[in-house]
Amino acid sequence: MLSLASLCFCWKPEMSSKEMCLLLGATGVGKTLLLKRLQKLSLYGLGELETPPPTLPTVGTNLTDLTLKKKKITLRELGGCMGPIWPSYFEDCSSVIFVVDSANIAQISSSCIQLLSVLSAEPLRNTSVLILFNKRDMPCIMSLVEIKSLLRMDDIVASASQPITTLEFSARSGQGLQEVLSWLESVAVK
Ligand SMILES: Nc1nc2c(ncn2[C@@H]2O[C@H](COP(=O)(O)OP(=O)(O)OP(=O)(O)O)[C@@H](O)[C@H]2O)c(=O)[nH]1
Ligand SMILES: [Mg+2]
Repeated sequence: MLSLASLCFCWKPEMSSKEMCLLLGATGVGKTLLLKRLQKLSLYGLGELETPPPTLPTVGTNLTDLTLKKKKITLRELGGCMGPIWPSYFEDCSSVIFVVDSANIAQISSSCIQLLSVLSAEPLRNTSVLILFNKRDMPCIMSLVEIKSLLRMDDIVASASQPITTLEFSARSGQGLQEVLSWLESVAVK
């Protein structure tokens, strides 16, 4: 039987004509929970958020179709463990959401290196990028100003070829969820 990982190696996306947003970020940063939250929000609108549904580490990819006010968009999460083959999906996307776990200080520098390699990838040079600082509900974390200065975010944004938006976010509490949806609605197809 084919495993999910082997399936995603041989099953290249056939929907390049449809708007595709890639959801990237290291393992455990909260991409799958974000996907589930966005799916609920696009279906039922902003209501009371249920307790976060359980998630498993994504081995392969997760695809979710969202119906927004003005368009349909497919979100493709690439598991953090798939980092080495993320670039094989860069050609087919019109926007990128890059998630950082802002409560995991030990992971932040490796996330920064991943982010820089995403931003310098040629197929993504004009692609709108949203950087989400997730898990802002957690106590004892650095302020966003501290994290951004640790990452030299101002320099990254200034030197990047693509438009970059940054947002504070919590997939658990729903803080920033509506803004993510608005960003998806607003990004132009390249
Ligand atoms: N406190 C808190 N926990 C979160 C948040 N977002 C995600 N989590 C938790 O973090 C864990 C990992 O979340 P996932 O969504 O599976 O992470 P992922 O980025 O999809 O990980 P991979 O698929 O392995 O790449 C889960 O236990 C989530 O419930 C958040 O905003 N706050
Ligand atoms: Mg996942």
